[in-house]
Amino acid sequence: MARLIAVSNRVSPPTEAGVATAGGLAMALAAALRESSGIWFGWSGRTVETYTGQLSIDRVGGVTVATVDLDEQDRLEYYNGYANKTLWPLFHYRMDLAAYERSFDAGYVRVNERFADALVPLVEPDDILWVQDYHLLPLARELRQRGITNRLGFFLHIPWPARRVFTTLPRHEDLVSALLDYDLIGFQTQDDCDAFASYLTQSTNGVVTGSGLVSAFGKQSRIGAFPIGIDTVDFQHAASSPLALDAFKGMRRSMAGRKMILGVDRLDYSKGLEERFLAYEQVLADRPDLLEKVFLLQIATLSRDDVDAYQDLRARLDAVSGRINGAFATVEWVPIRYVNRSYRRDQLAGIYRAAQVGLVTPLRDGMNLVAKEYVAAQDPDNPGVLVLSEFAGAAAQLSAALIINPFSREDTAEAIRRALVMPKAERRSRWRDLMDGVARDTVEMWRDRFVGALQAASRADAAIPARG
Ligand code: ADQ
Repeated sequence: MARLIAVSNRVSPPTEAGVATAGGLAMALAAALRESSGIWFGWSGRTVETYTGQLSIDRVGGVTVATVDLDEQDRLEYYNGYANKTLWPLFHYRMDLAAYERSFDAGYVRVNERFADALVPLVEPDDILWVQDYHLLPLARELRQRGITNRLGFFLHIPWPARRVFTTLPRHEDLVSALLDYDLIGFQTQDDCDAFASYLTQSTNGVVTGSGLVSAFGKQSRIGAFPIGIDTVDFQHAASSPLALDAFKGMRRSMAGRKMILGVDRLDYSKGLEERFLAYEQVLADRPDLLEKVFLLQIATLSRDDVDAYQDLRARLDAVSGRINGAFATVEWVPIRYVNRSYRRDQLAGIYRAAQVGLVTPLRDGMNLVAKEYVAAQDPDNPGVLVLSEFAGAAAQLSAALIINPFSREDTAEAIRRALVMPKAERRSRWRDLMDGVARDTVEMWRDRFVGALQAASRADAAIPARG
């Protein structure tokens, strides 16, 4: 196998002590890097007064890690700015939240240039480079301009928006032209692929073939759908570990015979948390017989807390959950347990297993791994029910869930009610279908499919005619 260089905004190979908290993606990338004696390159997460471009090389969990520090302006303009205040909201269809500031744009390009400058000396002729996510859309162009001719692959973890949404981004052509310097561009779903293809053919003079060859802006590349999964076997092990069992038992004790509806998310406006609370409120309002018989546990880990939109959302969720609890709670029962901390994977697995309903209702989501983790953690003899938004990438694979439209409060409320009383036979049969998919499309499979396709993609055979 050629040496793999993984590139992402932040670098996070699991350490021995940190395996319990590491995500499946970090584990899968780290395993491939160990196997190929590869390197993981990215931002250290630190800011310094003046950018130096100095590389730090370390060994973390058996993986060689190369990082650079950025300066404070980079953090504000590239990370908090263009990545998280422009691209993230726009790609999640929140044009109302997207900030179009030229300084963000400039900061984004500057950091991609800095990454390329720092990365080039590490690259050897046969290496293949795999770049992750929306922070680094134009990195390939910077690398090509510095003479890198290696295989370059890119995977987008978030949705690719519909053409008319994407074209609200100033200088969108420049971004896509830079993206086409990758040899392979991977998306989570066929829908994302189709949206990208539609942009190329309808907003540029691009050509797209059925086999995923694309050409536009005088460049050729390949596109494909590579739905990400979880480390299913490891996660199932975690779910039967002593800590998971403790978490499960503790949860069941505190449930005191009530049914638990569970949400686990980063606190992000794309996850539909406010809409979820309101749908649950509707369930309580419509069905007084359920009062004191169910509760919603919402675990929402704080994220990007220095961005205004996230602070606003946090304040709104505090207010809505407080209002619902004030209206319905009794001295012995609180309808919403709302928790902002994060949990180890094994504890989380135990909590998933204790929940009769897994509520995963994002307004937009590239994939959503919580849905898959919830399925993997269930007791096959007595599984819970997954309620899943049709706007999560995962819905394309997990069609045996109760699929809902999260913009419809009634639709979501109806699915919650149905999940709470679903007979065991139906729960088992739906779960078996769901589990088949989660067991088949794992994160290792995703990695191997992508790297295999990148190795097979040759720049020469991507040559297809541009439309006149
Ligand atoms: P995220 O938006 O972060 O990822 P998601 O796929 O749900 O969303 O992954 C979240 C991960 O964080 C899961 O593994 C989950 O267990 C963990 N997590 C969430 N809350 C937690 C908590 N309170 N404590 C501990 N762990 C918690 C982006 C895209 C997604 C895409 C992934 C992977 O937005 O659509 O699925 O990348 O490609």
